[in-house]
Amino acid sequence: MSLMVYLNDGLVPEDEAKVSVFDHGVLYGDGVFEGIRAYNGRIFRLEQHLERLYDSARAIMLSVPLTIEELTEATLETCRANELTDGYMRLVVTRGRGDLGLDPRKCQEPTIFIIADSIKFYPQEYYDNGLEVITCTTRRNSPDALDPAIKSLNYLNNILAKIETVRAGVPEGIMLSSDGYVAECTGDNIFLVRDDHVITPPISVGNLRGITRQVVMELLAEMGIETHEELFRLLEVYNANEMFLTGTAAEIVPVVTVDGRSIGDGRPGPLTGKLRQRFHELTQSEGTPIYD
Ligand code: PXG
Repeated sequence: MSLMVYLNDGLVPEDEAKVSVFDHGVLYGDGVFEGIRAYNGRIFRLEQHLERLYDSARAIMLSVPLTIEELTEATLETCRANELTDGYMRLVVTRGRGDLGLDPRKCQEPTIFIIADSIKFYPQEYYDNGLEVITCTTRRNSPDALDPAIKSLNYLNNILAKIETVRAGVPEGIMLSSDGYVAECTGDNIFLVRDDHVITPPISVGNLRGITRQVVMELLAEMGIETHEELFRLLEVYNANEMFLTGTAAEIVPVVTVDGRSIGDGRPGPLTGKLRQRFHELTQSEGTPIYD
């Protein structure tokens, strides 16, 4: 079935959803995006994703051509046009069509599009058996240069690290900050279970303020478990009791080895299992309804 894509001011069939080769999103990766999930007829944490999109846009001095209310409606409309109940949405705002120079003032108006599609799930074995991950040699962008908290269209840093994981035959990889602290994975945030509490790197080390990360911290608080946002290095990872990753696509996925070292007993941990269960219940029951 051909998808309907929201482009600039309305829905068009996917074959007609085209952007210019002069769009600075294409020429320079000049733009921002969001990846959002729908579960059971509801969009999960839509408000938070849209807030992050506007925050990213503000950081690069790009003005989103729709108000947050209009963008909410456009997102819902795109889901309805594709009869989506469970799936994945990609919202993209670029600097728009300009000339062959960096100057963003040459771009008259931003391009905005929304794709709502089915989701390619991670294989069930990732959740049952846990992931093997490596540490990538590619360091995460320094926040001094391009802050990873901006969800920009410039994902080459992550892609270079992803190529390392592909070559190593593993699904994800840890990215360190330029001074060797654990930052995040190529498309997921990182959590460790250490004794009676949980640790995750602070945003300031250079990572995305993940929506799933936020949800997990809320679930842990409800369970009476403290999350400490603190800097740590690989030694801490190798000696964790449990490790898991969070992201919109991956949800919550256990990690069982890092650079060949077993984490904990080398099997998905019990707290990770409990969190997965609670996360599943939450995604099935809350969110912005797509249909009345
Ligand atoms: N770090 C990075 C660099 C990401 O790109 C996350 C962390 C997790 O953030 P959220 O808000 O999703 O919990 C991301 C998000 C994909 C895909 O197709 C990747 C993401 C989101 C949706 C789809 O690989 N990564």
